[in-house]
Amino acid sequence: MCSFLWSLSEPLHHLHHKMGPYTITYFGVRGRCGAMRIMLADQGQEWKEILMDFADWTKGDLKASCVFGQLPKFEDGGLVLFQSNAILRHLGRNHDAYGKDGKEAARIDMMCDGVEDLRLKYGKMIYQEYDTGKDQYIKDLPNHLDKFEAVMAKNKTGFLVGDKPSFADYSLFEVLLNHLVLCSSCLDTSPSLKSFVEKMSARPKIKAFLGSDAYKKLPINGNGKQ
Ligand code: 6SG
Repeated sequence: MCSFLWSLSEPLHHLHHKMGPYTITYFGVRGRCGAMRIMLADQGQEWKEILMDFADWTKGDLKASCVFGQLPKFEDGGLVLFQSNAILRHLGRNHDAYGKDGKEAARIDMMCDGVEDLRLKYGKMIYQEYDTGKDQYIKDLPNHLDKFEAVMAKNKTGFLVGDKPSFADYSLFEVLLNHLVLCSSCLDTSPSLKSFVEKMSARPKIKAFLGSDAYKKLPINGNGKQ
């Protein structure tokens, strides 16, 4: 197990909307924590990371204390949360990244669930059928990405819903980064998604985070496939 504090190099008093303290406990991969880490970085938050190695995890004490027996675990002061998408929603509420009203919030939920479906397909391919299913997965990918492309093109603001990033945008952004590693040309026929990834990557705090060793040293997935 290793733990460290992640923050931009700005002094604390320059961090607005300071909440928390936040702690993420997870394995040493991007996996189910990629999106929340990018979101925290972009929102100017600092957080503590506790990285579990699998040997510690198999001892079972932490697992037994987790509501669903799985990580990530997220702590916001005394609030303890599991389920990565519930954590994203919580951060959406804390940092005004959950739409301007109930209708926008509902559409943000819808898009986050759409990203989750894509995440599950990606995870199944990576963890269960990488050698036999990768080529077919890449062939089918336009059918899945087209749906996000259509929503992004229709909204015209550069975000899925409303005119600033929501937690669904961070989740989509992170899953698209992973897909670009899988297939570097996968966004070539999706101009709105391509521009979305470029603009999100260029946001200063995201750029700093994606360039940090803390981020770069973590593999995307737990089995070394990407
Ligand atoms: C694994 O599935 O990283 N949590 C995982 N695995 C350990 O005992 N719906 C929730 C959510 O959204 C899903 C949680 C998720 O939060 S994430 C977990 O807790 C368990 O079940 C995928 C991931 N895998 C990498 C990894 C390294 C050590 C344990 C998991 C080596 C590779 C895979 C198993 C052993 Fe591994």
